[in-house]
Amino acid sequence: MTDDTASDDTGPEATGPENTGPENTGPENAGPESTTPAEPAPGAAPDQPTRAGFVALIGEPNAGKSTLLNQMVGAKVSIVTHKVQTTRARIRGIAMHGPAQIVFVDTPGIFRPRRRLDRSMVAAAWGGASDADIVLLLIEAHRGVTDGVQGIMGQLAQLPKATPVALIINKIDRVKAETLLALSQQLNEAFPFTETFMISAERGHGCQQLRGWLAKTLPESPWLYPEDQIADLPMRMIAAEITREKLTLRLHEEIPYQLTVETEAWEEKTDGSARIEQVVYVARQGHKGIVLGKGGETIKAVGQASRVELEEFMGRRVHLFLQVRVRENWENEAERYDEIGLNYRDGDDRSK
Ligand SMILES: Nc1nc2c(ncn2[C@@H]2O[C@H](COP(=O)(O)OP(=O)(O)OP(=O)(O)O)[C@@H](O)[C@H]2O)c(=O)[nH]1
Ligand SMILES: [Mg+2]
Repeated sequence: MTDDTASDDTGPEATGPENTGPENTGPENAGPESTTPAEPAPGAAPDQPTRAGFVALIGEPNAGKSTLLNQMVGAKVSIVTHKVQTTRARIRGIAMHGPAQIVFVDTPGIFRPRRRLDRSMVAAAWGGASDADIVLLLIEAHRGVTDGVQGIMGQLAQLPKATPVALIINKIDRVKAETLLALSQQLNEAFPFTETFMISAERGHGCQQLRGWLAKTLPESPWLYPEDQIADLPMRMIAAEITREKLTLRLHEEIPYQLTVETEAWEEKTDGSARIEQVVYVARQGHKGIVLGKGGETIKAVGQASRVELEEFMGRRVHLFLQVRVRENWENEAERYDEIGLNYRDGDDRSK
């Protein structure tokens, strides 16, 4: 082990199924959550046609899109932090509601991009919206109609007219009820939303109504995924995202925005555990010292928190090894974008 490698290998014994592989989160090899069948819709008749489709969650950074996706899926599929620009790529989470399979597409927040990575992220968000059967625009109740929200509504007007766009006023737990009606009215005057929902993604308020509406509004279609699949993201990417969440929560200022995490190796051990090696790429030598922390304290704590969550997700023991590498130009390397699930070319600066 070199001085920039940290391992945290003191987890409990394996507790769950031994079938979680690095490839994907499909039924053969997903974590324990995915084996629980989704709740049946109340009163769903067996002869109802199946419905399925994509529901894109869009909005400004921090609106609560990933929180809503996790709430709907009933498991943490997409990482969440209190900081903006947490989600970097499109992440699909799958929820069943009676005969309907709702595929939620979490997207990066939409903001004014400055760098290549930002441009790729914003392009991924709009790509999610234009491919969707239904678009949900999330607004933060306490922030109201910001310039950013207005800009997004302007762009939404260019979607194919037939795509239903619902307004989701989130974080209603943070405001008084009176302000909500006025906000909803103001937004509905600015854009022809198909429906409006007032929710708390975190607490689950209003989410059942939203789910019911989505289930009946999606087109008739065979299901797109096996019934018990909860996510469509390779396990090694989920594992990298979990570590990036722990780094983002611990590090300050620009550092979380200038690092990326990749799962480099994944080995299935005969005792049912997994040995996972990940690399944290940082953009500056100075950042490396900060990510490691005094005596490796920070990276050790990050590794421990990540390992605990991975074990919970996968239901078995994980040995996690983290290494920090300086890669000044990672933001201009196409391979790094592939690993995140972004299109490198989407980041081309077309204003030049
Ligand atoms: N009070 C309150 N906080 C919420 C609610 N929903 C989400 N949050 C918080 O809002 C913050 C941002 O949530 P995320 O789900 O990461 O937001 P996001 O829209 O995915 O953000 P980006 O990925 O950066 O675009 C987190 O601290 C959440 O806990 C809610 O209903 N009420
Ligand atoms: Mg997010």
